[in-house]
Amino acid sequence: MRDHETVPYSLVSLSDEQSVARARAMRDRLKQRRTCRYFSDDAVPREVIEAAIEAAATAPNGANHQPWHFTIVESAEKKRAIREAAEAEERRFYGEDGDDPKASDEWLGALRDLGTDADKPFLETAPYLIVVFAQRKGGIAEDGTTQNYYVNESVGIACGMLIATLHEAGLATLTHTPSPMGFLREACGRPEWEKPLMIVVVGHPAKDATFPAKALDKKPLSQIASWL
Ligand code: IYR
Repeated sequence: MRDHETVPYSLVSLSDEQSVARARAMRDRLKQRRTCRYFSDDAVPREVIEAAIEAAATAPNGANHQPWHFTIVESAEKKRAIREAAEAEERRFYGEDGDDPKASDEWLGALRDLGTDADKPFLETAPYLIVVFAQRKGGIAEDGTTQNYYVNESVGIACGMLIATLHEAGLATLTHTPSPMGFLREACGRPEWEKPLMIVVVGHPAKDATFPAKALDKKPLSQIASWL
């Protein structure tokens, strides 16, 4: 290693039994997470959102440039504007605007069992929309003059940690990716070198919320992992 300033590394030490038990307990809690498409308008403490974003910001990332920005949308007018713009894109995607769908038949087929369409009421109902931006530049200098590295990987991991923390806090989430979503940059007043990656919709599920049965089909370990 080349010479650099260091700090001692330490972790809470666990026995193998404790380690296995903790991993399984975490797995079991994460298994209860489901994407939610029906939200109530019940309030969520702002402190939960703040802590979840601080948790997300611990994600491993390229050169520790921390190439992310989170815009938390709580104003009813802003949420309505985002819903309107997102639904306009989605109507084109699904062909609900009268033209041919922008999505291929194969893509629309893949979504059939999820029951999604261009209607996105949750963008107004849920108390918070966290719009996640990936900073292609500007992780260090705010003026966008410095280059960032592994931006999609870094921000993707941060989103996973954000969602896991919100789940742990007993909240429902939806990762919504209207396509294209450039309109979010303007809606959130972000600079041109930032790329909107997703909207994380956060709130409590509606009383009568359901989720698609297809979401229960999870690949077994033997299918997703191999040991060498
Ligand atoms: N963005 C659209 C379509 C969509 C695409 C995928 I891949 C999904 O897993 C779910 C939806 C929508 O939000 O409806």
